[in-house]
Amino acid sequence: MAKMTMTTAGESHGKALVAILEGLPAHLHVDTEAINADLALRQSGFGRGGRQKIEKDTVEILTGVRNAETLGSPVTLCIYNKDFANWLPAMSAGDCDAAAMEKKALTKVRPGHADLTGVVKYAQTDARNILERASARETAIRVAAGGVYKGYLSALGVEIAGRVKSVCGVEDDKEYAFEELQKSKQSQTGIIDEKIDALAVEKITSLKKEGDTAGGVVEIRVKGLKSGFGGVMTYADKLDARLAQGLMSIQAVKGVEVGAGFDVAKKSGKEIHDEIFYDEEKGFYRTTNRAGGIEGGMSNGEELVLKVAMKPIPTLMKGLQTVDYVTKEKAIAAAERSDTCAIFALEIIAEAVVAQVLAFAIAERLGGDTMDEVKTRYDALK
Ligand code: EPS
Repeated sequence: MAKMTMTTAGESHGKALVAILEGLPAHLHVDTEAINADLALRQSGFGRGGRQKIEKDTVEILTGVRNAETLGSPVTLCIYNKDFANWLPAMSAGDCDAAAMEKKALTKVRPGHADLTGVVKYAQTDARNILERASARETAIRVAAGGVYKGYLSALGVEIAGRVKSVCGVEDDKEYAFEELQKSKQSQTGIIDEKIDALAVEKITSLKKEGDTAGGVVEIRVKGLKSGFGGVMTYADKLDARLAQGLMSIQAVKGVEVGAGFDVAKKSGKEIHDEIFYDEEKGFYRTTNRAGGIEGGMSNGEELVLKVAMKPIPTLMKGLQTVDYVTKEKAIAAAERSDTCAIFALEIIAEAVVAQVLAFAIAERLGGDTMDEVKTRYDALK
C-alpha cells in the first residue's frame, strides 16, 4: 500500500478548503456525521467571532469513498466557504475587481501574524495574499481529515480525547480520568470544572471589551495505543518529535509538552522516571506516567499525555502599534472581525492532528491494504 500522506489547500475567503489523503487502506468506515460533529465543535466555544455565524462547516467527500467505506484510492475532502460569495470580486481565481481588492487590502501589518514576514518573503504588498493561507480557517479541513484518521484509530481501539486546561492564566489544574475528558465538550470554554469555566468566560468577556485576545493550554490524551510506535533508531521517526511537529504546525501554537514536559527540568531523576514492574497477568507495567507514554521516541503502551500552548490571537480589535507596509508610516494594526479566544477550537484541532500523526506512525509500521489486515496486525502486537 502507498505511504500515508495528507495535504491541505485553500484560502480563508477562497472558494473552498480541500484535503487529499493518500495511503488509507480499503474498507475503512468513514463516518461523515462524526466528522461534521467535530467541525461544528471546532466552530463553537466561548469567544469565537462573527465568521462562525456565516459558516456552517460540513464536509463533502469528493473521491475515494463509496458506501461510507474507503476504496484504497486517494480520499478528497472539501469544505465550501460560504463567505466566498461575499468575497468573490476580491478573491476570484480569475480577474478580480481592482476596487474590491483595494478595499480588502491589508497593509497595516499585524504584530504576531504572518503578515510582515510573509509580504517580504513572497514579494507582495498586500498582506491578504499571506493571511488568506496563514489564517486558522485552514484548521477546518484538518479537523475533517482528522475525523477520517480518528475512524482508523478507533477501529484499532485507540481513542483520543482532550480538554482545555487554561485560558489566559485561568487554570483548571485538576487531574481527570480519560473518561471524564468528554465533559470538556459540554462546557463553554472547554474547561471541565464549572467554576473555573465561568471564570474563564469572565476573563474572555473582559478581554473582548478591551479589544484584546486570549490564548490558553489544551491537554490531549490517547488511550489504547500499543507500545513500539515511532522509533528510536532514526531521529525523524521519533514519535514525540513527530507529534510536536504536527501540533506546532497548528496556527498560533507556541509550545508542546509531553508528559511532565518542562517540569522534568525542575525535578530529580528519582522524581521523574517511571519505575518498571512485572506481573504474570499484566506483564511489564508502570504505576506512574510522567513520561506521557513515550520513551526513546516510541510509545510505551501507557496513555499519551500532551499539552499544547496557544498564544493570544494576533488580530486585536484594538490594534497594536505597527507600521504601514506600503507608506512606512506609523499605524495601528489592521483590525478585521476577529475571535477573542479560539482555545476550544484548538482542542478539536489538536485531537485531529494527533490522530493524523498516530495513523501515519501505525501505517508505517503495520502497512496493510485493507482495514482487516491492519487490525489483525495491530491485535497481534503485545
Ligand atoms: C477562522 C476564520 C477566520 C478567523 C480566524 C479563524 O475568519 P475571518 O478572518 O473571516 O474572520 O475568524 O482566523 C484567525 C484567527 C486568523 O488569525 O486568521 C476559522 O474558521 O477558524
